[in-house]
Amino acid sequence: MKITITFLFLIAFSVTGIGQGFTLLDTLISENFEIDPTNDMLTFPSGNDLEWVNFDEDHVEGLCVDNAPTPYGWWQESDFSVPQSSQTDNDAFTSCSFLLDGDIHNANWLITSPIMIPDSSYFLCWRSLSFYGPGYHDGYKVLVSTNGNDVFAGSFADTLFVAAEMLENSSPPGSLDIGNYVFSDGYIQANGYTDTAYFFIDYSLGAPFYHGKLEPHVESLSKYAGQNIYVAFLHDSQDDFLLQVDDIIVTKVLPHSSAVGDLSGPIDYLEVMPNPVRQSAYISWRLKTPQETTMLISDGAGRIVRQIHSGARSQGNHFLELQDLAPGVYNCTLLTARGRASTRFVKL
Ligand SMILES: [Ca+2]
Ligand SMILES: [Ca+2]
Ligand SMILES: [Ca+2]
Repeated sequence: MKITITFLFLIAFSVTGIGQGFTLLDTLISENFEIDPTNDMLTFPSGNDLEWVNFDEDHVEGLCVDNAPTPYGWWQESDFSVPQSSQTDNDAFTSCSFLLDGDIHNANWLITSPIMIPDSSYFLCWRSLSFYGPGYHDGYKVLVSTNGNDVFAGSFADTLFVAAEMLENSSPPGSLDIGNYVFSDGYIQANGYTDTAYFFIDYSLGAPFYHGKLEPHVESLSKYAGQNIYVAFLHDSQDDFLLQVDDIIVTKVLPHSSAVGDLSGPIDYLEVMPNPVRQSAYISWRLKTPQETTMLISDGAGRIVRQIHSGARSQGNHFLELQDLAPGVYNCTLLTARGRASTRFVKL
């Protein structure tokens, strides 16, 4: 950990030297699960820990892993976003709610180290997938505590995000019609299986199912300005299947003065996080009314290096792998029929 911090300081000085005012120190948490962090995590939260915590509260054996015991808490596993026959070079943190006792709610906690939020410009970004939908759609909660990490002492009273879990089906199992299921309140993968960027139909298990792909989520932490917080990912689904999370960051956005274009027009905001970008970035945008959008990433010479079209919606998040981009300053532009906005970012 000390080595990482030193490295960040060195990069920060080199980047601010460009004169852009960008600094990597604006990223407070960054975990991509490419190096298995399990052994560096505590297995029980004591109340004021400085480390991440991977806590199996339910203590019930899982049945999710073929030919080997399922870990009881969270574990590192290949990214399920691709068909099983494909190779993947990405890993994610994984949790199982298909337990030996199907009446028991899974309760797997993944809790960050404490994070001091300096001001109102910070966001939490992460990706997640529910593997097996809609019939076994996994629910989870993202919770925030301002008074320690003891899950039994009333910490984590704030709910930042809720993914719905499948509660019961009113048709034979295996239907792909989400209208045939009852879900708890919350978000359903891929905007209720309407956004084909974040699921595909998988026939590998016999009956077809909606196989989730890692989907970006972004939530503001502005209400925690000046406070020391813990963030928890609580996988609390009952009798569903597999959940993955990846690329958890807490970082700030640049002041809106960095954006050009008419931000008082149809576009509420357009943010690139983190900035500067080392490997991957979240881009978050919101419109005043639902519209189709095209997002362009262009380099200093104006060449377009990425282009993403989204159907009519009022807000969205993109996650971009940008390792292949040369270091430099880039523009991210969001185009709508009624206006555009643009913001700069630095690729290291
Ligand atoms: Ca990863
Ligand atoms: Ca468990
Ligand atoms: Ca369930």
